[in-house]
Amino acid sequence: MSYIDSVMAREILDSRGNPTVEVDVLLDDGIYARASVPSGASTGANEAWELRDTDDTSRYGGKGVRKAVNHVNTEIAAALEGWSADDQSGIDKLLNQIDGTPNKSNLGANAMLGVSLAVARAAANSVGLPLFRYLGGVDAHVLPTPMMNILNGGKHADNSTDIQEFMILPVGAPSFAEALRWGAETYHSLQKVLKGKGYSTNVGDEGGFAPSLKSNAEAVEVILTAIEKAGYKAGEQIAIGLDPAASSFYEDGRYVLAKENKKLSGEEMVEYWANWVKQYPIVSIEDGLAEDDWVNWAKLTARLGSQIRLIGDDLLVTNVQFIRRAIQENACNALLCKVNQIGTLSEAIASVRMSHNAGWAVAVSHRSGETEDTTISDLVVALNTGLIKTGAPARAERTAKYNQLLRIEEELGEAAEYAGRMALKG
Ligand code: 2PG
Ligand code: MG
Repeated sequence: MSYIDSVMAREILDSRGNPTVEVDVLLDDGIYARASVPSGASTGANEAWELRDTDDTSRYGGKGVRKAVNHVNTEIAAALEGWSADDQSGIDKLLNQIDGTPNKSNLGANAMLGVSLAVARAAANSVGLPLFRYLGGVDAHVLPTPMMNILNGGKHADNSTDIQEFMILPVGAPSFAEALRWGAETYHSLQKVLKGKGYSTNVGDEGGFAPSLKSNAEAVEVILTAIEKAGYKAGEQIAIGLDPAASSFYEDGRYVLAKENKKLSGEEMVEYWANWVKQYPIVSIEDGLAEDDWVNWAKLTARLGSQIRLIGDDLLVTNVQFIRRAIQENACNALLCKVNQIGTLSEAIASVRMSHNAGWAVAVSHRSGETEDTTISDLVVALNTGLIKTGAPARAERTAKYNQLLRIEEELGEAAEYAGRMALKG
């Protein structure tokens, strides 16, 4: 095995034009690898700490990441020199020890994750394995059903819907490549439908359209029309997923749907979703309630958990502590795994393992602020979770992930298995 020779970080830009961390790891055999870190907008309160230079407002309005970069180039680089590159969990533990805080606020989760991912990539390169194979071993073979966010609202687009993400899932496709084609065709069909209705076809942060619709339900209606017009059967071939990101419209114990002039209690919000599930071919709702509304999460799961996947994002923040609580309280039945919410690869993998053991579904996810890094595509195949959420089938930082999955499917050949609807089952 090879040893770490040097670790070096720099400040780069993410897809929103904000600074983020990129890390290069060089091994003693001359092999090197690079990884970069994404950044959210609708972040969970309990996420691992993203370290920004808030006291230096003269650069990037205080959003610089020079401190995080400096932590990589000094303490972390010194500690990792000579360490065996394949000791991923040892390295991730060491990073946590150096940090010494529960939420990674000392070194910054952005500094730690950049190193953690770059180490994994370098180790895979060093043994000549594709990353998904290195991380997943001999059994890695499931290509995920893409959850494509084709209509953006909430914090990802101004003047659009209260609900943050309207996704299409090509559950009936025979392969990942076909699923991607179905999704892209529906995306283009939606563009025509919106144009025909006189709506804007400008896009939001994740590449989905961001029209000023009259209501939240109209978003589902235009998507259903787009699916049919693209030649697919809604529900059977292409299903709908939602991410309301409800914490972002939860005010003083009420869910404020500005588009509809409604202020709902938690119980009324549960009813609202139950009605939508009755009316529309919805297979998953992520963050349908606010992150601290645990009591109503349990009611939502009791109400809809046997029919659809209720995915915890802000609720769980990819953290085993919250996942354990959610399992005990029956608060949801699926995990959204975002590597930068927890800050190391090993801890992200632990969150997936715990969720799978509970019979949950798991979607590996991007952030709204992304880079060209494609690690999550390899990770989702490595762990055979069968679901990936990585935005619209458009904009290079989103398509980078989908394109990497096309390559993995090609490489797996006959062994590749497209998850389809199975990914939503227990
Ligand atoms: C989410 C994500 C990604 P953000 O809420 O699931 O789609 O958004 O990265 O802004 O938290
Ligand atoms: Mg979310």
